[in-house]
Formats: sequence, C-alpha cells, structure tokens
Amino acid sequence: MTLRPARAEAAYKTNTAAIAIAAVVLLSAIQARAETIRIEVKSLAFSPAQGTAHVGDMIEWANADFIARPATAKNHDWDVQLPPNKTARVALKKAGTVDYFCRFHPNMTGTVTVEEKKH
Ligand SMILES: [Cu+2]
Repeated sequence: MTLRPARAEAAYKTNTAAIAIAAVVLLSAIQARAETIRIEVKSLAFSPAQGTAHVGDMIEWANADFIARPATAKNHDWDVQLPPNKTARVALKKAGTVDYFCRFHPNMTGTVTVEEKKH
C-alpha cells in the first residue's frame, strides 16, 4: 500500500501526537513515584536541615562524620542510628511536620515536612 503525500503527512502527525502523549504519561508516572530525600550529616549539622517530602518517600541520611549520630524524631516517629560513614533510611508513612535532632548534640536539628501523597 502506498500513501499519498497528504495521507502520509496526516499519519506522521498522528504518530507524533501519540508519542508526545505517551511521553507526558510516562513523565507523570515517574514524578508520582516515591522519592528518596538525601540528607548529609557532617560537622555537627544535618544538611539540608529543612526538607519537604511526601507520604511514601524515604529519607536517607548519610553520616560523613567519624562518630555515630542518631536522628531522633521529637514525636517518636523514628529513631535512626547513623554509624560513622554509613547511610540509614526511614520510610515516611504519614503527613505532618517532624522535627528531629541528634541525641548527642541537641543543637543538631532538622525538620521534614511530609505532605500527602501526590495524585
Ligand atoms: Cu550529633
């Protein structure tokens, strides 16, 4: 079967539109996936100290210091042990603002604002 130029062009436009729609669908699927928020622990500080996440996301702390530092939520949502040069993760299960600190250094603080899951 041979397409006349006009029909071939119409078919090309349809395919291009279909590909564009598929790309948008794929992109939003990726954006809705759980994310991992990385926080560095270095020189007596959580960095970044303020963060925003969504229910279902993970927080991953990477302790670059040479001693262990716990990340303890003030509301008892989590109490994560961070050995030196190790990472540890926690899954965010509910929305809300969580303040946390290092039990060894109460001035070492951080806040994570957990929003409802994206739709
Ligand atoms: Cu500390």
